[in-house]
Order: sequence, then structure tokens, then C-alpha cells
Amino acid sequence: MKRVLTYGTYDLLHYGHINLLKRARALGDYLIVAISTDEFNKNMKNKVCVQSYEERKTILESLRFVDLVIPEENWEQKINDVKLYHVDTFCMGSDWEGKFDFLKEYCEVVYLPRTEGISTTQRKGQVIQMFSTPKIS
Ligand code: C2G
Repeated sequence: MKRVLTYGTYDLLHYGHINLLKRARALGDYLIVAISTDEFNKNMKNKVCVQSYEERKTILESLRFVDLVIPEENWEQKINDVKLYHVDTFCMGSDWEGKFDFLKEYCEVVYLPRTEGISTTQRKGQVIQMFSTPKIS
């Protein structure tokens, strides 16, 4: 069984995330997704999520191409995770190209083309725009 591992925040899940997860799963037979905890997002990634870790975990666990969801609590856990879960392939979107090449010592490292034109930040802006534009009655 070929095991694949990827990391992310996965706030306000969108089709760019889905494209990544589907392709990641297609690299093997079992996909593990490490999602950033609320503390990690706040303290280390300077990200404020709309959805809590538990909400994001529940949503990802419902996807048929995600087999296991684990917490990402720090930047340093990847080597240990690769060993602990006997990971064959680590993958991330291409916006992270090269950042995780140190893992090549432990497993295959694949960067998949990022889906252009969609991001959680963009989605947040759209919602703000929708509800802040004054209605002309
Ligand atoms: N992604 C993508 N296309 C998009 C948006 C995101 O392919 N339009 C990919 C990212 O490259 C990443 C994954 O989807 O591989 C999750 O994206 P985020 O939730 O934004 O995760 P990020 O904040 O990049 O956290 O240790 C790694 C970090 O936890 C990654």
C-alpha cells in the first residue's frame, strides 16, 4: 500500500483544495492529510481561520479520497510524521515548490501545480463584498 501525506489549513474548503487532494490520493492508495491546528495557525502561520480545527477535520474526513486526518501542530513534525506513518510520497501544491526538499531523504517529494484563480483569502473577500455592498432598493 502506497501512503501519501500532505499538509494544509483547509479553511473554507474550495475546489483548489479538492483538486490537490484528489491528485495527492491518485499518487498512492492511502492519503493522510495533516491539517493545521487553530493554535499553529494563530501562533506560527499568522492565519485566522473561519472554521475551527474540528470543523475542518470533520469536513476533510468526509471526503472519499481522504483516508486519515491528523493535526499539524508545528513546522518541525514532518520528518517524524513521514517515519511514523510509513509515508512513501509527500506532496504539496506548487506554491511550496522546493520548501520541503529536505524530505527527499525519507520519501518521494511531489509538488503539484496549484489551481489558479481560487484561494481561501479570495473567498473571504467575496463574502465580505456580498454583504457590504449597499442594496439599491
Ligand atoms: N492549494 C492549491 N490550489 C489552490 C489553493 C491551495 O493547490 N488554489 C493547495 C496548497 O498548495 C496546499 C493545499 O492546497 O498544498 C492546502 O492549502 P492551504 O490550506 O492554503 O494550506 P497552507 O496554508 O499552504 O499550509 O506545512 C504546510 C502548511 O500547513 C501548508
